[in-house]
Amino acid sequence: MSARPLIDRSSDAVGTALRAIADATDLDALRAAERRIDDEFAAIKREIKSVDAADRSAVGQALGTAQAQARAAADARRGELEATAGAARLAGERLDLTAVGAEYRRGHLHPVTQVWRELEDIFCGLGYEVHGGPEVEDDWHNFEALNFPPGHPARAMQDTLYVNLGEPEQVLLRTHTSPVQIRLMESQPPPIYAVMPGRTFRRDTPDARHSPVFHQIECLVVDRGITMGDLMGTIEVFFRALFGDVEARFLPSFFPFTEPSAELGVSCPFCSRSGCRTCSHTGWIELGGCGMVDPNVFAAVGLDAEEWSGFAFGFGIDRIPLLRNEIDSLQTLLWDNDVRFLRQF
Ligand code: 2NL
Repeated sequence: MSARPLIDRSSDAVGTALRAIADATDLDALRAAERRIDDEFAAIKREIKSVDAADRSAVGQALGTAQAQARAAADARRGELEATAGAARLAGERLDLTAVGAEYRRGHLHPVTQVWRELEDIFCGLGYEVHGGPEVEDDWHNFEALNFPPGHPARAMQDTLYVNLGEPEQVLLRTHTSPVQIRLMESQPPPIYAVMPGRTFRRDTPDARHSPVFHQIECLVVDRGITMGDLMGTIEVFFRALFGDVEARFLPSFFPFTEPSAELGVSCPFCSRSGCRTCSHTGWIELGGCGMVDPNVFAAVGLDAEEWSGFAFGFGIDRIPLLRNEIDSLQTLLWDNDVRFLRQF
């Protein structure tokens, strides 16, 4: 056999191979095409032995060139397909680092804590210090120094929770924040401009308006020449910072630790005194009490009442978030601990 038929078959094989390689759209298709091409070249190679010996090298050369051409085309195509596949994989695996994740629900401060801090902020803005003290007190700081003599009916009015420590009825959960003010006057000389917020305790049966654990804030000023006018002006400024456009009202009253003393009210911030449910249609909301520090209190802490004078006032903190948010019951606010309720505020 002459060289011609196998040389022609080699060049046909290259033509077929180049088309198949060009048509392969992915790496699997390319590998399949390469297998068919290799098979065809192997078949041609097997035929060489039937070519005349003198012509075999011409066939071998043609076959080698054809194979090299096909391999070069396949390598080039593989490079292209790999680049495309790599780019597609990168695009698929791309992480968007700017994507916003699932929202995390943060808690917030309890409504009582919010008001507590707001009160501190207002008084800090007026130049006052914030002080705290022990929740378990002795009889001296809670009663005696505050001009509640032993056996005095004003003591019986406070439903005291005594603690089984020391002498009977000498250690108790503080019934008000006033002992902190006694401690402050005992520990540093005037002038004193301070507020004392804190947790306080009385043996009350829990209901919508009462809780054996509640919160108070008291204010104490001791300086030279302090008058009732300073007391009234300070309270008015404070009420306006807390409630907006309101008036303060003072009704004569009695407290053992102040003389004179007054009940402290604020014009209803919700109806501007025209009467609403919140103020029980009176136009006023009773908040606490106030007065000029009694000379007996100054004597108890060793201050000369001829040199120093001062005022004090106190009120419950819990009332304020109740009023503001129209919450019906102190129990719901303080003790139910229902986040579905509390997260509204
Ligand atoms: C109220 C009334 C008041 C005071 C607290 C006070 C403290 C000292 C001396 C004089 Cl050390 N006074 N505190 C004065 C008047 C009223 O609280 O209704 N609180 C809830």
